Amino acid sequence: SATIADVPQAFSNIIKLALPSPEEFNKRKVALISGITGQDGSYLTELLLEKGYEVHGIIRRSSSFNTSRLHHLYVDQHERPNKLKLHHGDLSDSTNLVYIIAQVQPSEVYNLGAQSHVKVSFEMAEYTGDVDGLGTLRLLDAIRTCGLEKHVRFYQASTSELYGKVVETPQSETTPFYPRSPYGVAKLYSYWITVNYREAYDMYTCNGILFNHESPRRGRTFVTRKITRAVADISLGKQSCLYLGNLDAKRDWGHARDYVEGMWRMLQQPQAGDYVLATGETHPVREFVEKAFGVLGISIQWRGTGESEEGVDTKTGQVLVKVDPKYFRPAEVELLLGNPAKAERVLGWKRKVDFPSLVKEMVEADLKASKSLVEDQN
Ligand code: NDP
Ligand code: GDR
Repeated sequence: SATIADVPQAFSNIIKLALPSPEEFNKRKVALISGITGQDGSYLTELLLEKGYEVHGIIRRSSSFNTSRLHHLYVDQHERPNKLKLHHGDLSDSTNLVYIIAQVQPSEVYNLGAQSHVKVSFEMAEYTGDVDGLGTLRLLDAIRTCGLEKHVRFYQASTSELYGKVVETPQSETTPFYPRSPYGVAKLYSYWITVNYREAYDMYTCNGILFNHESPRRGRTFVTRKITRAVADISLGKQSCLYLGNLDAKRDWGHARDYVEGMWRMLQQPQAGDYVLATGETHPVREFVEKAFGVLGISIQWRGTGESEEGVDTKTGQVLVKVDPKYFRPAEVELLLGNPAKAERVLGWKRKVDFPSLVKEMVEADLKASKSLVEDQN
């Protein structure tokens, strides 16, 4: 006789009976994005809406607005029915995730939600493990609980932080992982649970191992945006000096708009797989600083070393950049350089925006924003 323990299986069997074939289901083009309010979430939403998708996003309840990156896309359903719908939720809340999946019945799920700041993960290690690690499991299990494991295509936001300590360069899909932060370790769990559910339950699940990607919508505490905002504010006399941590860390920086295109392509293949998205170039943080000031015609000369290093304006002699050890990390990822050959070959993906254009776009956007703030205040 049936017991309460049989309810989830019975529930998922009933749903399966009512479902069309995975091919038919997929033609509906309904996407669900966790982390829709973040940098990547906003670019992905733009892309999917352009492609005719109905886009659903999970947003966290907040006492202040956290949807500013979506304002240009969002229209209240009362004003006009539209294809972008937001649902309150959280990757730490399993019941809520099951409810959202059951309601939305997505054909594609993009798991972009995360506590995504590496330095913060040392301060909030348990929370980061819960959301960035177990959160992925919760979302995958919500799909299974709803009987949709053969119908949904799943994208996991994996990261070059999995490589951590340098074992080989350039880093590719076959490079061994050696994460160097609670964030990287949590993402390692997510990487493997995504692979495991593909193998165990024949789910269509993909890992995009994405190297750093930036844009004018990048969070303000990540190094690129921190630099471009400071360059804008310093040039307008609103700030005198930029304080940074490790100037010698090297990153493979691309543009977020290019990378969300790669995410979508991963879910359009006949077979699920794991792919590196990268530019194949690496640059130290100090070069980003030099290029960013260079956009406004300011040239920087470095003097001193280590904790007392500073960057000086070669014309005026003003100190514009100083090292502050408070931004050093307990364990650092010194060098990231990706090899995107598999994505280029299989997905036909290639980054479009190069390093100088990325820096220029970000500085110009921050200058414009900072100037209009001054005008608003006047
Ligand atoms: P952001 O930090 O800009 O966005 C993170 C998103 O996750 C936000 O929408 C945030 O919501 C949401 N979020 C945070 N905690 C939770 C939670 N508990 N439940 C649900 N949602 C939550 O990151 P990016 O857009 O830059 O990155 C997207 C994903 O890709 C992340 O998973 C990141 O780790 C990963 N990644 C990013 C790379 C990059 O260079 N940008 C490279 C490789 C991987 P809120 O707005 O409310 O804070
Ligand atoms: P990262 O990005 O840790 O690579 O993670 P971040 O921009 O925070 O740091 C890049 C490098 O710059 C050095 N650095 C500083 N970083 C910050 N944030 N602030 C500073 O003042 C500063 N000074 C120097 C850092 O030490 C580091 O070496 C990002 C996130 O988007 C992750 O979610 C994602 O997985 C990886 O990129 C790929």
